[in-house]
Amino acid sequence: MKGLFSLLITVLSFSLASAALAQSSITCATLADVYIDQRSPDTNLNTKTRLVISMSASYGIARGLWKFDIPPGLSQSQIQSAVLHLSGSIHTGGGNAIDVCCHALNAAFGEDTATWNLLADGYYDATTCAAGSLPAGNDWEATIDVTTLLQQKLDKVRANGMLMKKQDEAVAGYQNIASRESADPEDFGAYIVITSTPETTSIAATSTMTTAVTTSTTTTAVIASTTTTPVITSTTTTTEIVSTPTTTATRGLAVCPAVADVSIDEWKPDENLNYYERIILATNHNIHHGIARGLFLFDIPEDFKETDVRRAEICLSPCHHCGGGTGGEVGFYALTAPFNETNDTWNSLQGGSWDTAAFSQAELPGGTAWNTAVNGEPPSDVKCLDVTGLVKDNLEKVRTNGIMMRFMDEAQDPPTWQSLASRESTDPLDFAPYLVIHAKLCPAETVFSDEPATLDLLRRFRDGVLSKTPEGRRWMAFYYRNADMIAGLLENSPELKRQSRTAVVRLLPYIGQLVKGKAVDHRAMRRHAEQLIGLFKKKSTMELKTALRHMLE
Ligand SMILES: [Ca+2]
Ligand SMILES: [Ca+2]
Repeated sequence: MKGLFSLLITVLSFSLASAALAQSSITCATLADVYIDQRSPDTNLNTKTRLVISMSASYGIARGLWKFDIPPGLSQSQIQSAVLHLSGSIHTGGGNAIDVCCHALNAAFGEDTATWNLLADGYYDATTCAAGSLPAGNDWEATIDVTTLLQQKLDKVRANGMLMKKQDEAVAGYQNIASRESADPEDFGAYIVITSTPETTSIAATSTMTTAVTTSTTTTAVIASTTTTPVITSTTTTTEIVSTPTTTATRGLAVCPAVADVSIDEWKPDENLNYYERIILATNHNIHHGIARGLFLFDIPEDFKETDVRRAEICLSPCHHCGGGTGGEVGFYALTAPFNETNDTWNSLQGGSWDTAAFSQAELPGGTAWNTAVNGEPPSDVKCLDVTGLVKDNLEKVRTNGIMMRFMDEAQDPPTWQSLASRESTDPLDFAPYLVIHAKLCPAETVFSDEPATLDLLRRFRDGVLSKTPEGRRWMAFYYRNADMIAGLLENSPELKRQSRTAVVRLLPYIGQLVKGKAVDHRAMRRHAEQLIGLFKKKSTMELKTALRHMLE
């Protein structure tokens, strides 16, 4: 949820503060990355959060591809040094220490279309290898000197991208590099830092300095006029992702624990099953001779409205000591009447009564090797089932009566079943059911909805950089007050959204450096920030102009 604005504007103030530090290095972010693999020669692997560089006797060769945001104005002769920065993929098992070669690509690749077979022979330029090494394990950062490669093949690298392969593809070995899609805070997407000389080199040092100062003056002007930037009204408070079932609500997010859960079972039609540590779901004709369904009631805050709901998911763990069933397609429905956790039975509810007007469907995993709790708490990578449709369209019934969970096809052959942990489970491998409801649009989430790593970086920028100064906090408050309006602008203009995304992506390497407490090229960062603000200026509304002007007074 980093505010585009707080982010930008604070970025600008940083830039101004240090404008005198003229530098000639630029950080070029990854615009696209993917790996290609002989093991799956026709599969595009961009869904992975890593790039595999490997040679395996059984699986063959895998190579990585990157495209970087290298400024069009830069020429080969200006390049003094170029360093590629890489991060290991922390959630993988890690690999071996390997030597690699980076080459320029002869043709452009599609990040979400490239496959081993699609890239014909000769797709990379073998004449220049920027050699380097990747460490062993998974918790590493590495740099590779790519100066010579860029000094010789800049145009190809800029236009088409770069390939990385094992130096010796006759010898087995592999390593996993984080891709730009990785959501793990330990990871970062690759980037290249290029140090360059100005085009004209008369009195380098001083003249650069002068340029810097002049530019900063211009920027001041831009900021003042930025007052006219866009946006709109509203209220939004901060939200953070929380995954523990005990927490409840902020305006943006509610984590709602189950306050009642029980299964009802045709096989034991007059027995209340709340003493079970499990919620049994079953289809007919199974080993236990009947249909079983789960009933849940979650503690959803009263002030949460249907119109606030953006996304909802139910988080469940299997009953780890029960032995898992085969799982399958399940449905979630609102109950038409409340249930009593400690009294109700199959017969007392006549199998339960649910509203078919709105429901959500999800694939329930089989077995017990998923969502394994850590001391009864959900794991950090907990996978939840999407019930957005149900909660969005039937929130009142869900809140008042609860949710029915059942297999979509209760007469399927062969039959299926599964045991979920109920809130009564004391097994430390289990956690209690809970419902997460996300609400209220956040502009950054609007733009980067499918990029959790980016959102995470922006959150760290907010918490580790912006929040540390009074000015940063002031802009954060402004951002959250106006978040709905900004998000509305973005939602209503796909073009603005796309352009904003591009502009923010260009800022990410700088933000990443600031988050790490490292120095950045402030001039370049400011240039990108100005682009972003310029976009919003064009789409400005009166309300937002007024709000911003007030901020800047
Ligand atoms: Ca990618
Ligand atoms: Ca219960």
